[in-house]
Amino acid sequence: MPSYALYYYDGCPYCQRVLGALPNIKVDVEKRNTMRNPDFRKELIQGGGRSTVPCLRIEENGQVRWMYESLDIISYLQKL
Ligand SMILES: N[C@@H](CCC(=O)N[C@@H](CS)C(=O)NCC(=O)O)C(=O)O
Repeated sequence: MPSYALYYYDGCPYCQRVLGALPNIKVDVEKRNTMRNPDFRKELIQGGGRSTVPCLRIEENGQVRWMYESLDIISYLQKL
């Protein structure tokens, strides 16, 4: 089963756009606030290469992908 985690913080309008779309998608997305939890910020930088939010971490068949663009994230999640 794939797993999904959204790195975000409250003051980011692009994050709000993604968060607003979550109620209408079929999969569970774990929310990881990078301002409240420095460990999440660290893993975002280490895994994805930069601290920019929103970023969707997709783990599937042992492979991890990091998707950074809010509109890409929304359209990806809506197709699942
Ligand atoms: N094009 C991006 C814009 C994302 C963006 O500008 N995020 C800002 C917060 S609103 C950010 O993370 N800035 C801090 C950083 O890059 O570390 C999207 O739509 O996802």
